[in-house]
Amino acid sequence: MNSNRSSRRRFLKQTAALAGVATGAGLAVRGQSAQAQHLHGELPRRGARYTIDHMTHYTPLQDYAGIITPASLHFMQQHSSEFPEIDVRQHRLTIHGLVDRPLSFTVEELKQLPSVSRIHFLECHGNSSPAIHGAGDPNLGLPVQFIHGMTSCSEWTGVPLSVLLKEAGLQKEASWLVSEGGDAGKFSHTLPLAKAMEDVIVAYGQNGEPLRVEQGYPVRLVVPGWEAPFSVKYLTHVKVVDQPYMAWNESMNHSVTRPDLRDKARWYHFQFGPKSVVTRPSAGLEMLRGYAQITGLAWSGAGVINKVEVSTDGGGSWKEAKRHAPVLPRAHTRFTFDWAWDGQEAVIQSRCTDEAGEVQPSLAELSKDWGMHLEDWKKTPRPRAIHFNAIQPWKIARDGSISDAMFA
Ligand SMILES: Nc1nc2c(c(=O)[nH]1)N[C@H]1C(S)=C(S)[C@@H](COP(=O)(O)O)O[C@H]1N2
Ligand SMILES: [Mo]
Repeated sequence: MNSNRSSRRRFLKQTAALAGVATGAGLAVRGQSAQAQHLHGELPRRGARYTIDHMTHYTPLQDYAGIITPASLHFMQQHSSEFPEIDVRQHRLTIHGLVDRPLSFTVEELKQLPSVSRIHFLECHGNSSPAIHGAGDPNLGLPVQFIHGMTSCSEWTGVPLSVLLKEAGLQKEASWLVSEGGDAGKFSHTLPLAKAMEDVIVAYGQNGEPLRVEQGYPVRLVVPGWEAPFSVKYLTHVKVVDQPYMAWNESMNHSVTRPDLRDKARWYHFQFGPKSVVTRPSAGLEMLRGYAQITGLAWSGAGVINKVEVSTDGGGSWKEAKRHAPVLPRAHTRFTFDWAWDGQEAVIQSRCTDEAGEVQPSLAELSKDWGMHLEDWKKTPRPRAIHFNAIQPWKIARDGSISDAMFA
């Protein structure tokens, strides 16, 4: 093997590993395991061996300011144990299937087409999984990064997918798309045509630089506001079809049974509901008496965040937080709330309302919606759940330590 290539690959592997560890070593963080960056909604028992078929890095939500996640800190979920090595001059994106003219583009050709730059969050459908919440277990005292850090927000630059589809000419029966990536498993996902025509981007740029290998270099889909598995990385093919498909990951990996559906799985989960989380102060950080700025992020698949409220008394009372500009549709919104901690036990949390008027649910409300009882969450292992957007309470103890009170 060409030695340049293999050393580059080694370098990427090392930086990938480092990104996970270094980003976990934030200010006064405690109680996290070095293995935590390899979890996907499930926690290893202490000392237990476990295997993975994919790699995950979590964004250190507690450690950056504003709404743009630095590209080096973007979360990453890769359903194979290696990144593909793609030669950008060879890479092609082919649009085929129910079109008048199948088309094939190099990345250079894509860059010559009309472009857009838009700020959007991505979020894994399994982010904030109930299984990852600690409920006071000192071994599971994970910081916000490892509970909610499978979401990030970037400025994405690329060509609207609608431009490519119109250029290819859609046939009458066209109603769905199947997108395929160029990684080892050929990660594939179905997408309704209507969404593709609305706001999906074939992105080659992220925060002013080319996509990183972790994010799908040289080109990926960005499907705003919908669960991130739709946003296929290393994009090689978009096939126009006349019905939804069940790609392997959709059916074997990403379907979750729900009690409200009598333990059947829902076929597709698309848009995310309203969600917010206080990123500071949060589990693992130390609380000091006196002035404390409470800050966090709020987002929704439905559009902009119209309101964020904060409670410092466990949900007894709520006050409106300040939303900082820019407040953009299907993007993270930064909020802050001025507070002073008096040294007494307190539970702090945030909830948001999106432009559709939907309010982020409490755990009790979410459980009711899903046909579950609060007691169900106490089962071991906890029930699997995706699109988990319950209000996140952080408990501050008198000694200033902060813990995850979701299931406490
Ligand atoms: N080609 C390809 N695309 C993919 C994946 C993958 O493994 N391969 N993972 C999907 C999943 S499950 C998620 S959550 C997002 C993660 O995007 P990110 O790694 O850029 O954060 O990419 C999606 N697109
Ligand atoms: Mo994911």
